[in-house]
Amino acid sequence: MLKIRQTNLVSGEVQVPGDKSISHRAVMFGALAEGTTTIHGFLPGADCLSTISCFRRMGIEIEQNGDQVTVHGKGWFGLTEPAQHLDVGNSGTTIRLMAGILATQPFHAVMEGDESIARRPMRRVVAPLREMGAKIDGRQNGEYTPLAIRGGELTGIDYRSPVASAQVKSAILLAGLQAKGRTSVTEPHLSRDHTERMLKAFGVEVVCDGLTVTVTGGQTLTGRTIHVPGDISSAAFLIGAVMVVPGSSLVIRNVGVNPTRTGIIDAVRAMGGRIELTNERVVNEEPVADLVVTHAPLTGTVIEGELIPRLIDEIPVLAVIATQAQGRTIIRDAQELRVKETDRIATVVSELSKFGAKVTPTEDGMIIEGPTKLTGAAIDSQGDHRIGMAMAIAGLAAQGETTIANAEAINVSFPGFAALLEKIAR
Ligand code: SPQ
Repeated sequence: MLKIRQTNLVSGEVQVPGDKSISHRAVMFGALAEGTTTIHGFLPGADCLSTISCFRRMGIEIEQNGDQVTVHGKGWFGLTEPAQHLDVGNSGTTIRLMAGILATQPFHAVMEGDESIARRPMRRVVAPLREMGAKIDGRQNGEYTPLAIRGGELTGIDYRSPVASAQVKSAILLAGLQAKGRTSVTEPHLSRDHTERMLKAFGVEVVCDGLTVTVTGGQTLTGRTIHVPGDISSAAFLIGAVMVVPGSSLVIRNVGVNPTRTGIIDAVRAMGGRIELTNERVVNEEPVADLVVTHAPLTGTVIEGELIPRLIDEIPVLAVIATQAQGRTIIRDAQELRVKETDRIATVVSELSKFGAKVTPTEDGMIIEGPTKLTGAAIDSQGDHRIGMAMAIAGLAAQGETTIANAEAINVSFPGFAALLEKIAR
């Protein structure tokens, strides 16, 4: 149970833990590479620890000490058949990217996770991997976990993905790295491109052309050192804290600002909030900067189209910010929210309404009317880390006390969140 009280001011200079998407990929690619990979700034959150434990079960030696990780890669075919099920915990990224990797392996493996994973759709990766030649089964013809995979020889495909999903794109590209011929994925909008960037850093040839990414089979990865920047999806909650508490400002150092992830900055700026990027640099193919975030009066906006995949995980906290903006904020084209850790349209609406916010669900998003005075409430994260954190930010602006039940879910992506919030909110 997390307790939050209304605050008068948010200020200070902070860092957020490592990027979750990049941390997963660093462990996976390190395990598949020839030689040692050293990771600095790794996110020791529950999801990324699930990825480590899965690769240990397939015979990869991995040392992890806080945010420092060493992966002793044995090459693409150095994995061994796991004697037990691979437990992906709460992590969609782990199960979907590993489906692509396991599809190439000459053995049998079963993946399963928690109750939330058991509800999330898997056919989006299972169907194209089957098309490439993999044998995969799961409940309801491969839609749901447990997923049983017998990998083997694959043939490249040209896949038009119906959804802008980095997990779908990455699973197919990873399988494509060991498939016969070429494999390409074309998306309706660009999703996060960390896989493409990191594969290049590991020495793989990847061709990116607009919405299409192509790889050729038979490539090898070479171990290297990776520096993981702070996670912009975690920074988003702190940006939210500044935006809902008048007079606030914050410096957030060392944040990943890959353009496929910076939709939150664009949306907050469109509402009138001030975010400046300083000390911009590129580390391991990934753009990084310090963020100087300053409160300003906000107005409602429309969030839709190609912006959606660039801020999909930030929509819960954007909804909180929108409660303090003048006028109407409309979020549309975001039906993907319905298949995240929870149905995030339903959970944002149910939890935010408890504060007295005016938020109406639509099929593919929500409409928020502001500004509203929020009142402290008894909230349930419903096991979803981003719902827990977004509602904690609402609690900073709400009169009185807010309690968040099932707050331990926050450790999935942001260990130390409560302590950091205490440090910046006075
Ligand atoms: O890993 P998981 O559980 O899917 O986590 C989430 C999150 O909120 O942290 C989504 F629920 O992030 C996804 C993100 O939404 C992480 C991700 C990635 O690392 O490739 C891509 C996005 O998902 P998708 O389905 O659009 O590919």
